[in-house]
Amino acid sequence: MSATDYLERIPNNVSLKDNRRLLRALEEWQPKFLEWWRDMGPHGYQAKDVYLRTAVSVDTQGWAQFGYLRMPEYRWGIFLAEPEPNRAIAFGDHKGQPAWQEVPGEYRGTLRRLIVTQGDTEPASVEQQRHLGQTCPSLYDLRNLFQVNVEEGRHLWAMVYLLDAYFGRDGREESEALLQRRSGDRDKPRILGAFNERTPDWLSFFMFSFFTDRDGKYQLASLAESGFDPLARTCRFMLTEEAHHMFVGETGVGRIVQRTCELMREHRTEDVRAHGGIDLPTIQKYVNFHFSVSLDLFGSEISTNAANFYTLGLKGRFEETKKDDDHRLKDATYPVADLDGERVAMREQPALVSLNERLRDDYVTDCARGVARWNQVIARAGIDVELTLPHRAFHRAIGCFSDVRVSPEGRVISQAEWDARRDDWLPTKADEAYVGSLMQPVTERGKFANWIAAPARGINGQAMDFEYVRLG
Ligand code: BYC
Repeated sequence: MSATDYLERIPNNVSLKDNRRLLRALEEWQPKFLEWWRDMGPHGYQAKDVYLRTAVSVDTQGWAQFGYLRMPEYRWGIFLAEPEPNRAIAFGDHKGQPAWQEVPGEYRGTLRRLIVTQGDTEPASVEQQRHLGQTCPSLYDLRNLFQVNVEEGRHLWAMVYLLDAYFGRDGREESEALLQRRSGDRDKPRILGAFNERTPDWLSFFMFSFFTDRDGKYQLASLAESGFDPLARTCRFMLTEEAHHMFVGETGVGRIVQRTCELMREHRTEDVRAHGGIDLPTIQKYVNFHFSVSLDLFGSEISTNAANFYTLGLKGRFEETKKDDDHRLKDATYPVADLDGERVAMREQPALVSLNERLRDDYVTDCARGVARWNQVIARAGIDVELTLPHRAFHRAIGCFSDVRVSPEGRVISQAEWDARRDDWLPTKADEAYVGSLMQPVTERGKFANWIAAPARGINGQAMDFEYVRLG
């Protein structure tokens, strides 16, 4: 393929055409990406026209162009947010120095590790979701799934751009490895726990988009503060797309809750399974699972890695520049949840090593806002039930609570009590089988599966019965 064709296929604002070395690296990587997309991207539908938005530039006109295209022809572009003139590093030991336009040699390994960890989640989520198209509840939802998938693909390109442009040969090797690991593979798993879990049904997908994509929001926002300017600008632009993914999750769960409430009222029963709905206790169990697995993604409560990332100026706090303190945190403390014998207690810890927990706190507050909106749907239906977030120590695999059993209310319990109650708190095989049994594809225009309500409005002002995916 000639360089000119290739450039037309990669919208970018990084002057790709003037950087022959980078162009060559991406030219070598692109066929491998497309092979991965064919093998591990959405199963089926690759030859169908999908109503997708494509980013072709970072300004308000260009970042969301809608039109029909086949997914393998999506133009996975490379975009960085516009540079901030004279940007200075906002935190850590280098605070006040000009932001780095090249990788500082001594931080190379650490920075590469952060970029690889971020990059690894993007293809992982596409792999996790690859079978969902077969069981879509509507054409609208099918289109949203594919939108999320192609954009996660673009986010992979964003990290590969950084690796190829700034990390030389080892960056190129990491770019290859990003296409070789596989979600859930015993020998070559994805790096972070939640990205090796299954996403077998649409309830899981919406929960994942709400809870796990929201970890993405907080991690990207922290990396958007980075002293390494290309990383900061890349993540800023990724955040604009991430918002839609969380919208898909929040409205998806909200629409399921709404339909459940409709069925409860119509049939005057809590047992909506008899009427093909997903009962609120099952929804609660899925909340418990996805919230706890996503909390693990923030790492240990006390982390010298996190302290180093900050002190070196590589990864900041959420909204770092809006915070009113010294942005060095050497003498500051932060309250961190910890195990105190049989209790969970709060303890003041040095702020630097507590940065994972601080970001987790920001995340929990944000999750709680979304859950409150679902509860409004339930309250409006006149039903006296509330969904809740389980305690942060519940069902954890990373950090200080990973060795103990804790109830959703935050009580440390025995293994015997856990074994007796686990099925009340987390989805069981039977719950998964029931939810799975509902996953029958609905592909008629304007129609929705019985277990989910229609959305409030269509995509990009289109009607509800718009042909979001052309199946003919
Ligand atoms: N699973 O000091 P620790 C997204 C490892 S999501 C497995 O506790 P640290 C998206 C850790 O790597 C956002 N391993 O934690 C969402 C370390 O290993 P090494 C993704 C884990 O380093 C949906 C060791 O345990 N972005 O974008 O302070 C769809 C001790 O680590 C886990 C990022 O994560 C786990 N859950 O922080 C698509 C940002 N947790 O290095 C996309 C970049 C920890 O000793 N990553 N470990 O071998 C980071 O900032 C940090 O790596 C972490 C961990 C916050 C993940």
